[in-house]
Parts: sequence; C-alpha cells; structure tokens
Amino acid sequence: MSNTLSKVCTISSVDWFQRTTNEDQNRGTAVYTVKQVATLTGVTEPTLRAWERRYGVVEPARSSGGYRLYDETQVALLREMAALVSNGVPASHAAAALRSRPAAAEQGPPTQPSGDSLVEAAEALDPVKLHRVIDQAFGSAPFEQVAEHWLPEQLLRIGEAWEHGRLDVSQEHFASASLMGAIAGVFSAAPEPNPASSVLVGLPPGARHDLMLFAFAACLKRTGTAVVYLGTDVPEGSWLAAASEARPRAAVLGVTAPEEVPRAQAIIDGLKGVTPPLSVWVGGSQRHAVTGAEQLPDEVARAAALLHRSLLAGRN
Ligand code: B12
Repeated sequence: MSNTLSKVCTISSVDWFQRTTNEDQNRGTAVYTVKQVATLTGVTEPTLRAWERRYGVVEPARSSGGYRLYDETQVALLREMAALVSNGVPASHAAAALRSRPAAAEQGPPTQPSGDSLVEAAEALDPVKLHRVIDQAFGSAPFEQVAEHWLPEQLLRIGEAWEHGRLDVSQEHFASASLMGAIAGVFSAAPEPNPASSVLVGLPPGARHDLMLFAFAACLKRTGTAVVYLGTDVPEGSWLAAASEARPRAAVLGVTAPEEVPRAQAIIDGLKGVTPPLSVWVGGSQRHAVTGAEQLPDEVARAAALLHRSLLAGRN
C-alpha cells in the first residue's frame, strides 16, 4: 500500500479540476483574491505575484477594479508549486514541470488493470493481487476521479457479487479493509490545513458504510479544508461533544440507509443548538429524507469542492 501513497502524492487534483470545469461552471469561476490564495497555499502575496511574473504558472483573471482573481484550478496548481518548492525544488524547475504536464484530456479515466478485477482479487483472498489492483487504480488518475468513478463502480460490483453468493462476507471485508487503507493513505498525504476552521465528518449511530464518506473526507482535505474524521457509528451525544470541543465551521453526515434517517435527524437537530453555530450538511442516498441540513451531491469530489467554496465564501 505504500506504493499507493507515493503514487497518489504525485497525482494532482489539478487535471481533475481542468477536466470537469465544463461540467460545473462554478468550478472554473475565478473567485479567490490574492489574499485568500495566500491563506490557502501558504505562499505570501509578493511570492504569488513573482511566480506569475517570472514563470507564468497561472494567469489570474482580473476584477473590474483590476484585482487578481483565481479559480480553483489555479489555486490547486499553486498549492502544488508550493509543495515542490518547500521540498527543495527550485521555483523555475517546479514551474517548468507543472507547465509541461499533459493536459487532462490526454490522461484518460482511471484504469482497471488488465487481468484482475477487485472482485477477483477479493474472491482469491490474495493480498498481493488486491493491493496491485488498488494501487494501479489509485495511481492511474487524480484521487478525485478515482473516488467518483472507479471506487463506486467497484463497490457496486462487490455488492452484486456478495448478493449473488460469489463473495462471502470475509472476502467483502478483505476488500473493504484494503480500500479503507488506500483512502487513509490519500487522506494522510494531504497537507494538514489550518485547524481553525475545521469540518466534522461522520456517520450516525448504527451506520457502518463509510467508504464513500471517507473518500469524500479525503477530497475535502485535498481542497485545503481541515477535516476531523469521526468515522462510523457515532452516538448523538458524541457528535454534540465533538462539535463543542472542535468548534467546527461545519458538520457533514452520511445517511445511506432508511433506518439511519431518524438518528441522523436527531443529530442534525442537536447540532443546530451548538455554539458557536455551524452549518450542517448531509450526503448519501438517503439525504433527501432528512430536513434542516444542506444537501451534498452524490459525486464526492464535486460535493467536497462545493462545501469548500461555500466555506470560503463565508456563506456558512
Ligand atoms: C462494503 C459494504 C459493507 C461494509 C462497509 C465497509 C465500509 N467501511 O464502508 C460492511 C461490511 C461494514 C457492510 C455492512 C452491512 N451491509 Co453493506 N455493503 C457494502 C457494499 C458492498 C458497498 C457499500 C458502499 O460503500 N457503497 C457505496 C456506493 C457504491 O453506493 P451508495 O451508498 O449509493 O453511495 C453513493 C452516493 O450516495 C455517495 N455517497 C455515499 N455516502 C456519501 C456521503 C457523502 C458525504 C457524500 C457527499 C456522498 C456519499 O457515494 C456513492 C456514489 O455516488 C454495498 C453494496 C452497494 N450496492 O452499495 C453493501 C450494502 C449497502 N450493504 C448491505 C447490507 C444489508 C449490510 C448489512 C446490514 C449486512 C449485515 N447483515 O450485517 C451491514 C449493515 C451495517 C450498518 N449497520 O451500516 C446492503 C443494503 C441493502 C439495503 N438496501 O438496505 C447492500 C446494498 C448489499 C446488498 N446488495 O445486499 N457493508
């Protein structure tokens, strides 16, 4: 799995953002001021201007008043440039490497390795095969793309194989555990953002389907948002205690089964009374059944980008 970690570290969210700009117009909208970009990237305003002037890594739009405005693609690119420079790569080299990278259109979707599928590897209870399949998929595209395409497709296939008796519970658990490990690698590899404005992410009590929720959390952390990941089966009292302790700006609950709805609703209602106030968001297939929370779309990377933008704009 260490292989996975090194691969995901080298694949950026930039190409993913470029690829999907046309799908979501807001995503390509230049909304960040140079001051906000400095906060998001940890690069000072004069350095940002110098990189633009000297290396042309990004060319921000201008407001009617002539102020620089950056979009998310540009912010992600600058974050990568900052990471390279802080690892000792000269700025001119880092800029050349980023400029010469193939465009998203040339990259293609996440690949399913030839030969084994996840179901086959799980069926064989073969860790080497399983890690190879996962490493190859996670290394084939930015995590945002893997999380929106390959991961849910494979989970559905695992579910079908389980339902039809091809996979036993042990084989499904074997695959799920490795996928959680791979997502954990991506989550840990994302730079640690400023914890002052964190987001709590977790499931209601009794709920254990957190693979897509964790993938969402990893995408959210990769946008530069601090994430406190609570995970599965979190009692209502613990949600409220965590909110008081961490003082997050937002909380995100996953609701994936009908029986979870009343418990999720109780948490949402409870979080409304917490001080300082926080915005409450909900994702997963049963999200429409709860009230009093903002709805996130099914596509986890899109959902993460939406929440990130909303927090940045101070709407929530
Ligand atoms: C892996 C798995 C497990 C693992 C979960 C491991 C983990 N850490 O997540 C374990 C073993 C724990 C498990 C347990 C159970 N499972 Co299960 N599980 C699955 C499996 C194979 C994948 C689940 C998954 O992640 N799906 C994710 C995607 C593929 O589906 P989705 O829920 O529609 O989510 C989409 C969006 O809503 C979004 N999304 C999901 N969450 C969130 C959150 C946010 C914030 C956002 C933005 C988006 C988002 O992502 C997806 C892509 O768009 C499914 C098969 C399936 N068809 O899903 C069964 C499945 C969900 N499980 C099922 C069952 C029955 C169970 C158990 C009751 C089994 C048992 N007898 O113990 C328990 C219940 C546990 C509990 N109390 O929650 C059934 C549910 C049937 C039903 N309709 O109610 C399924 C469908 C299998 C089946 N065909 O029978 N399971």
